[in-house]
Amino acid sequence: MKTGILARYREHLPVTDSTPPLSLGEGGTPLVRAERLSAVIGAEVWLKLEGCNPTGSFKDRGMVVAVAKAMEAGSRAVICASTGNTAASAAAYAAKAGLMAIVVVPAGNIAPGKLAQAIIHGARVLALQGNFDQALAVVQELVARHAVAPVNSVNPDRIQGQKTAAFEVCDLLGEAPDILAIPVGNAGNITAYWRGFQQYHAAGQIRRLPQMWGFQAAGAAPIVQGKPVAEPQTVATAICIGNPASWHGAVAARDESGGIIEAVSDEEILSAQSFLARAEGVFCELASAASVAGIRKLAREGRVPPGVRIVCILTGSGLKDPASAVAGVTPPQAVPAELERVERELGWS
Ligand code: AN7
Repeated sequence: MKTGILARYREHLPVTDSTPPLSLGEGGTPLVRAERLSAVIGAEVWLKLEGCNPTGSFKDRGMVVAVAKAMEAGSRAVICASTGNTAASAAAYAAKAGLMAIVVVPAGNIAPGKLAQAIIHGARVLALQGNFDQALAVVQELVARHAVAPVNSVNPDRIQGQKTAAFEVCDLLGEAPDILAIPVGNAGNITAYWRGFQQYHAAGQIRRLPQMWGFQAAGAAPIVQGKPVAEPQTVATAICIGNPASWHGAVAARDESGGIIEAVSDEEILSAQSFLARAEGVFCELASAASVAGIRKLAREGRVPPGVRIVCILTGSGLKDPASAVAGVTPPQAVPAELERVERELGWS
């Protein structure tokens, strides 16, 4: 099988004969049936494990296209603002491509694993005293003044790459799901999935389109509120965004699909992350858990039609931020390496 989305979905992507065949093996992520979650929701729920991408998030799908196109155009450096995953992905793909990466992140509000990735891959990391929205504004100014290629999702090549996840869902299920549940931050991904479904529909690969259900964190829910949030706040740092760049794309996806964009609280996000880990064996990051928090909330409110097929996009790996996942849990006490002591500790003696 062809590895990487540039090779696999070449005919659907802006690939030319001079586009370099860049890949770290992105895409082809698992789609797993979630039996216990299905029972709770009263529907047929599947999980798309985007944390299985090379750098641990869905960003790799868009980044491979954006960086390959930057190489093709002769760029020497790429730049992005990021809540963390875009930075990690840009740093890795730039390393693979032999380009320089500059990543601008909100100081103190990025998961440690993501920062480590950006650093180890050799990116120039700039920690900005400000939030993501301010970082993106700075990056857009820099791009206007300096010869550096932007690889935020305002770059259309990013959206092109990310839409391949919708293709994979349809390829694996043989049809679009009834509902696609997805976290919304800068709103590039919901825009990308909707484009992917629409293109597969137009190409005759699927007969119907899903409803798009997007979920924002309650403290960072500009689309839900209908206005930018000046000081967004949420435990899900990846989606701590107050003025999404692809706002219009998200609203179009919602309205054209007859879907919704709603908010979930930090408590609901934390609870969904823990449920997925314990009941489904999947450790996703907090932002990703917003999709599952959302369908759990709607199920409680009686708004999930019985038996529908739902695909939840779990956008990133929980290993990016292990400390926040076990915050408040007492670490295990060390026990002497003696059988009796171990049995006593386990309550087996
Ligand atoms: C795990 O890395 O915006 O709505 O700068 O990392 O397409 O922004 C990350 C976003 C969901 C939201 N889940 O996707 C960044 C960044 C995870 C994420 C989102 C992000 P978009």
